[in-house]
Amino acid sequence: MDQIADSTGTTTYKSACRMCHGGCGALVHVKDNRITKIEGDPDNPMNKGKLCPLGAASLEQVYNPKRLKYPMRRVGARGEGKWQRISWDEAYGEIAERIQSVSDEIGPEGIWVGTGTGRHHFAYVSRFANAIGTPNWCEPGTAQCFRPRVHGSVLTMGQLPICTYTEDVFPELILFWGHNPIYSGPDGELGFGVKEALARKPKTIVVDPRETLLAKRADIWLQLRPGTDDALALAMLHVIIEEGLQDQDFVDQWTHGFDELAERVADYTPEWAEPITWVPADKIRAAARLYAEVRPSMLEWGCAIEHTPNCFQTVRALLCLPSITGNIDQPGSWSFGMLALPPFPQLFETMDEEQAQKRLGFDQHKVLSGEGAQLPSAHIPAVFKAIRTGDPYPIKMGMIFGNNAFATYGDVKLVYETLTALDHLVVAELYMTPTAELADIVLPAATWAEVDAIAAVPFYGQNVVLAQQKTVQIGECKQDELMMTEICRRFGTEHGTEDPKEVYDYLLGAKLGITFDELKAKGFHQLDYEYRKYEKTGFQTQTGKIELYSKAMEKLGLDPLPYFEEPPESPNATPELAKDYPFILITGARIPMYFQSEYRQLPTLRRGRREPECEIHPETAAELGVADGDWVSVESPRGRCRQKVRIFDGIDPRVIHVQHGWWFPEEDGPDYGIWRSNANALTSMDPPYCPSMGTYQLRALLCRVVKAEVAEEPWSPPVHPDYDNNVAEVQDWDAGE
Ligand SMILES: Nc1nc2c(c(=O)[nH]1)N[C@H]1C(S)=C(S)[C@@H](COP(=O)(O)OP(=O)(O)OC[C@H]3O[C@@H](n4cnc5c(=O)[nH]c(N)nc54)[C@H](O)[C@@H]3O)O[C@H]1N2
Ligand SMILES: Nc1nc2c(c(=O)[nH]1)N[C@H]1C(S)=C(S)[C@@H](COP(=O)(O)OP(=O)(O)OC[C@H]3O[C@@H](n4cnc5c(=O)[nH]c(N)nc54)[C@H](O)[C@@H]3O)O[C@H]1N2
Ligand code: SF4
Ligand SMILES: [Mo]
Repeated sequence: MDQIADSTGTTTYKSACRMCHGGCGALVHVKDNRITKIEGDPDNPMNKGKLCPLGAASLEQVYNPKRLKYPMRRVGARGEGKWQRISWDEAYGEIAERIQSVSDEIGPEGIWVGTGTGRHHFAYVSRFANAIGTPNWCEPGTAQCFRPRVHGSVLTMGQLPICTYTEDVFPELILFWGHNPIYSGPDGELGFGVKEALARKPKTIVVDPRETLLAKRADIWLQLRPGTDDALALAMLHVIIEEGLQDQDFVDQWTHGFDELAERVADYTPEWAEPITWVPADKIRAAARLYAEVRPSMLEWGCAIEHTPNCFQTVRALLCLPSITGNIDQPGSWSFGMLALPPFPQLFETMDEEQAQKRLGFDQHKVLSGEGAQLPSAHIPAVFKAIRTGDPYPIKMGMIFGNNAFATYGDVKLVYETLTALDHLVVAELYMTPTAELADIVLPAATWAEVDAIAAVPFYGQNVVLAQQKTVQIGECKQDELMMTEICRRFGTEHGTEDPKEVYDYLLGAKLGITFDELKAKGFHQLDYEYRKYEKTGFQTQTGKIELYSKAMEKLGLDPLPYFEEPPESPNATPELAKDYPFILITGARIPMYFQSEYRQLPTLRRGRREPECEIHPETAAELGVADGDWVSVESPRGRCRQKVRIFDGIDPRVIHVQHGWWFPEEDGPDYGIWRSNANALTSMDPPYCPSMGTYQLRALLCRVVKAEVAEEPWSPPVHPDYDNNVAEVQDWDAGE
């Protein structure tokens, strides 16, 4: 906090918003130790002064009266909701003691470390786990989101390709596949860049079971059956190869295994795919031709493909589309980022092989947890089983840094049984959530405006590096990196004890030659973009080429070529079950007001969508006898979830969509209504899992819909004069869907 105030006494910090995965440039104005305003940084090349509704609600987050402000220890029974304020010193002391006693009794593998998606401290969590000696850290996204795309890309072409919208050349075509980035940025890109690219009117193809805004304006919208993406991708590959539409020069020079791929897709005709995917064969042909012929193009792919057990092969099939059409690292095509930072010092090297092999999932899901993993993490179902049963060894302590597992992990009942089976649970959080209520110790975390950190965007591309700056202190809140560092120090491990600033200086010094303080003064650092980097270095694979036929997967004993597998629960695979549960369920298509289970406490956002809503086609609603605004119970063989009907003619009559992440912070704890409208009452962590990544299923399951007996009164968020500034913007962003 060393910037200089202006004549009004206001200090302006250049920072990076992290209300989502983050990375938009933001200006934080502070007067008298209080943030007075947060706005987009007009100098930033990614967001050019804009903030999305989440970013615009940042102040409501920082100053939310419901935030945790002090460390607390549970005093009643677990989950009873009785807490006592303690000092940081006591909290650290107790945690270090617990780590020691589990390490003595079982070994450090008896400790589970968890986190949520893409926060500033994400990389620190695996580092922390390595430092205390446990191979069992996990994050829901490592198998269910993004990591399959990262690991699939690394195995296939050495690096994750991204969509770069900061350069002068824009794509002529964008293929949006199970991804709605104008609502859900960013996994790679930021929504603002996508909007800018769309303003130049490229051709677009959208693969989505729902008619999103993108689908409405698409040249071709492929409304597929959820969970059959790989069949569609294989059929498109079939058409391109059969009709010779590939970029033959690029294929010859830069890919490995084209003939094997051609042989593999020979039988995957559009006519084969039509009954599987519900997409007419001629539409698949038209899409494949348009995609292959219009260049350069970008592929915008999302987590919809990663919520089914054939996740990794779907990723692999999709990687082949830009590869055989030469849309790799050319101006306006999919590209590789400039990687401004060296690999994060995860400290994996500090763990010996024997200990690493104790990682749960190590042998079973090699691309997630074992030798094929670029960032090895534990298999969540295996960790949860070990906690409940002690098999193959007991896990007795959990430490969660920012994850509301109750809302976002598969099978809410199992999550409850598992978390309550732990001897000791520590949760670092911004709010008291249903998950934090089950803890023994709760640690108050800092929001993005209260931390010193580095953001590099696009993720895994790192063309722009931004400083996040600590601007204010709220209560005794601390940023997670500082908590982890202090726990390492108290525990007495020799690793992970440096001040985070030293780590940032290392990261920024290695390639950019700057310090964290220098970055803070500048705000951000952008690298000049270079295309066709592979011409100098080749691709970072065994063959130096893009491996359509993956040598790495062959070595791991996995199928080196993509293939289709019917979703395990579907009208085709389980016709008997489908008689009782006739609809196909999708969960969690993103909406602009919320981030996963977050922000139901923020009034302007909550006003955008007060209640959980499920989308039902008008014909289906008529058959079920339900109308817009009725409450229904969506049910699967595993449980039920109550949501309000939103009639939507853009969804297939055979498909139901429920929102995910719902709980009701305005209600009483310790449950906060978590059992009522939770999409993950309908899912499970049961096998089958993706062989490579261990993915469990969050979408493309079966369900039925029953009209609920009792109507629910909508909750009215309190109006706060300071918070009403972005209501119009929220409504504008949400228009039309
Ligand atoms: N505002 C907001 N932004 C977010 C998030 C958030 O919660 N809120 N979450 C963040 C996270 S962690 C992630 S992973 C991303 C996710 O964001 P995206 O990758 O965009 O994923 P979703 O919005 O879940 O789904 C995108 C589209 O996939 C469609 N879909 C559903 N099932 C299928 C299917 O089987 N096949 C195909 N092809 N499409 C399907 C949905 O209808 C939806 O329109 O967003 C990130 N950004
Ligand atoms: N049914 C269904 N389930 C899903 C999905 C779906 O589409 N459908 N999507 C899946 C996907 S793609 C993902 S990535 C996961 C996401 O799952 P998570 O990333 O685990 O998301 P949340 O459960 O919302 O947990 C984030 C928690 O971290 C807290 N938090 C925010 N910032 C900080 C911080 O800086 N420090 C600390 N300590 N805490 C912080 C928030 O208050 C919140 O409670 O969910 C998955 N679950
Ligand atoms: S896209 Fe993410 S980083 Fe950008 S303003 Fe919105 S919440 Fe903040
Ligand atoms: Mo995600």
